[in-house]
Amino acid sequence: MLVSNQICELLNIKYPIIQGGMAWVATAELASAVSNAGGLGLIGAGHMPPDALRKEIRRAKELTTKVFGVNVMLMSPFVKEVMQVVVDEKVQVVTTGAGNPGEYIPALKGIGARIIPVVASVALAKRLERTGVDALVAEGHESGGHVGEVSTMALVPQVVDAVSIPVIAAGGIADSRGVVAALALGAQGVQIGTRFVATTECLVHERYKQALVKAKERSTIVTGVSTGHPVRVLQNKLTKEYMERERSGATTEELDQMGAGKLRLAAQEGDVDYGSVMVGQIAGMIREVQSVEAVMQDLVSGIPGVMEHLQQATRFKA
Ligand code: TUI
Repeated sequence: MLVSNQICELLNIKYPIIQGGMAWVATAELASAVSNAGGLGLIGAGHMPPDALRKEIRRAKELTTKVFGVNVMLMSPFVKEVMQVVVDEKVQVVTTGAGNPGEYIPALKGIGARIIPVVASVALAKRLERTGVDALVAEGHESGGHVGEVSTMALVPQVVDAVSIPVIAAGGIADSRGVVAALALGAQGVQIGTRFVATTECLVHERYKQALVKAKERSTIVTGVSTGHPVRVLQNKLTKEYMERERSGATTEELDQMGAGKLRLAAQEGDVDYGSVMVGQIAGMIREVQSVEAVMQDLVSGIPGVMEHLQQATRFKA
């Protein structure tokens, strides 16, 4: 029997490639470009006030006729109003991050939205499957921004084994090898953030993109482990000061205060020294800024070559 990709079917998209819903980074321009290129674009609601999100959703509707979604950050002070905007605007796909979206599921189901929470553990994956969500993003420690503790390589197959809904792998994926590897682990799709930051359609400050292009595999660090808000960012003057303050016993409030507003500072103002430059560990692989279409074509066109490598590398000695 010929079966097709479950994520393409579920979301009505050509390729099972979802662009991460990055706060301050994933605007209507980026999301619509990814959807127009055959993937699923997401607007990152982050800490956006509800009216700003409504404008962004309406702009995406002007820029694409394809399906797109919104990522709702559950730690946002506006989360309730933001969910109401998503419902009012009948957004077709909603992903959630940094928490448990349980209480919003009935309202989202009511408008027929596909609900895809991001999880960083098997326990939450199992709990959310029972609430009727459509799929899950299993996001590993390699990712940029707010991260869990388990690596993508270890998390994805364990989540795949624990649930029967489709799983999308995230964290450390930026080329065709990563895409095929994720599918080999049992995922039905991938979510890619960092590589989509290095695109012409991404409206972050040019210095943010250049810092990403210059980064190596060890350029990032996870701050905020002690405060319960672990966030992966590029190492810079801000992280150096933060780590010093953390070591010398600063309180959680003082440390959280230090991080407040710093993603906006980096993304909009381009302050890559004192701002939070959120990128994943795969940043070291990204060497240039390209169009979204070029990135998508590179991700997809490289797949046959990776499959050939797998064929050859799995023919063992007789
Ligand atoms: O959410 C993300 N990544 C993010 S959100 C973000 S916005 C921000 N801005 C400034 C400071 C801090 C954050 C930047 N990056 N990824 C999805 C994700 N969700 N990763 C991990 C989780 C997660 C963690 C714990 C999901 C659920 C969870 O458990 C909650 C529970 O109730 O069990």
